[in-house]
Amino acid sequence: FLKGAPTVGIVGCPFSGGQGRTGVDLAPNKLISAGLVDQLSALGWEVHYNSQQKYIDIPYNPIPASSPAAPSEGTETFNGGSTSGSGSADKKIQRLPDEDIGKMKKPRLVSAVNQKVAQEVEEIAQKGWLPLTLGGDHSLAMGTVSGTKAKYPDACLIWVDAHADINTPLSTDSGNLHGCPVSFLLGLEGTDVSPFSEWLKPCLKPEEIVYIGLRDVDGPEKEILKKHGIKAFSMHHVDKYGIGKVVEMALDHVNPDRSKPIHLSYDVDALDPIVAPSTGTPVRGGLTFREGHYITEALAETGCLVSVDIMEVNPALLDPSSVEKTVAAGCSLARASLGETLL
Ligand code: B3U
Ligand code: MN
Ligand code: MN
Repeated sequence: FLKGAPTVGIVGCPFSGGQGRTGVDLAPNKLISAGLVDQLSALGWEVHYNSQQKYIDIPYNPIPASSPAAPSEGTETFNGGSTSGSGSADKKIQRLPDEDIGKMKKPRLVSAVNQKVAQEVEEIAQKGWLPLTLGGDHSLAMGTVSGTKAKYPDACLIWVDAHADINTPLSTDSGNLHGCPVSFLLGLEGTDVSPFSEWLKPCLKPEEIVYIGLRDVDGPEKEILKKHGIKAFSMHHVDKYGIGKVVEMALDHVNPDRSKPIHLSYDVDALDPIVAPSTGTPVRGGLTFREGHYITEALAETGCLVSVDIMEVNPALLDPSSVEKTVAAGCSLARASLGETLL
């Protein structure tokens, strides 16, 4: 593969359907407004950003059924949801109901959006460019990792997160699909289910993923990690070994020769809430600013990064200074992943 691709394709994903809080869909525009395109250009990257409003033609209601603003069932129309893109707000499209399937919430919407994301990420990767996906919630990794794997079948996955996001449709307590993307990528029990099975093929082996930053893992998720022998470095390991050693051990596990392509999926809630407060499910005791950035720098240094996700920034949460901090952290993680701090 092209080590250190000089062109980045930014995939903005204004999507919140994988969890219950609105606002995470505002993050791509916020990160772009904060100057990300110019910042990456200044690092020497050719930057492509398609700002076209997406998901507008997906016929599932992004407004929760319980919301007073929700139109009634069946044949109502809506104007495409809460994304603040330009132009097409007057485009009325037909709305279809998106009932739970088993415990899964908004399964049709999450599936349809991720199918598009997978296509877009794959198209960018096929050009030899590096897809940089700006979430949106972490359910989007079903699409991003599928897209990366279509181009680079031997890619490994480094998942930086407070959470393992490996619940299955059977084990999930919340029903939120942002807690489930890894189980779909691995093809675990209960994930071979429509509508996902119509496009999402299991593309990841348990030995191809490694976690860093975990500190809020559900009981059933711990059993899944153990059962499949999935390598995970929790905050306990970061304390015990230091972040330098943890990243080295993580790479030794998934990429011993430093020869395989790497997909980095970064949930900003891996950072301590002091560093990244505006996120949907903050958990105290997270990565410091430096630890969080060290991971991206060390991966940039390998020259193997081929795809990067920055997920779960929620600009609608907390006060303006918290939002600014979190958006700035998202931008600087993206810059560091693309080599800002390499000398
Ligand atoms: N494991 C819980 C909580 C959670 C997962 N990911 C986030 N929160 N951000 C769940 O809902 O599956
Ligand atoms: Mn996550
Ligand atoms: Mn998380």
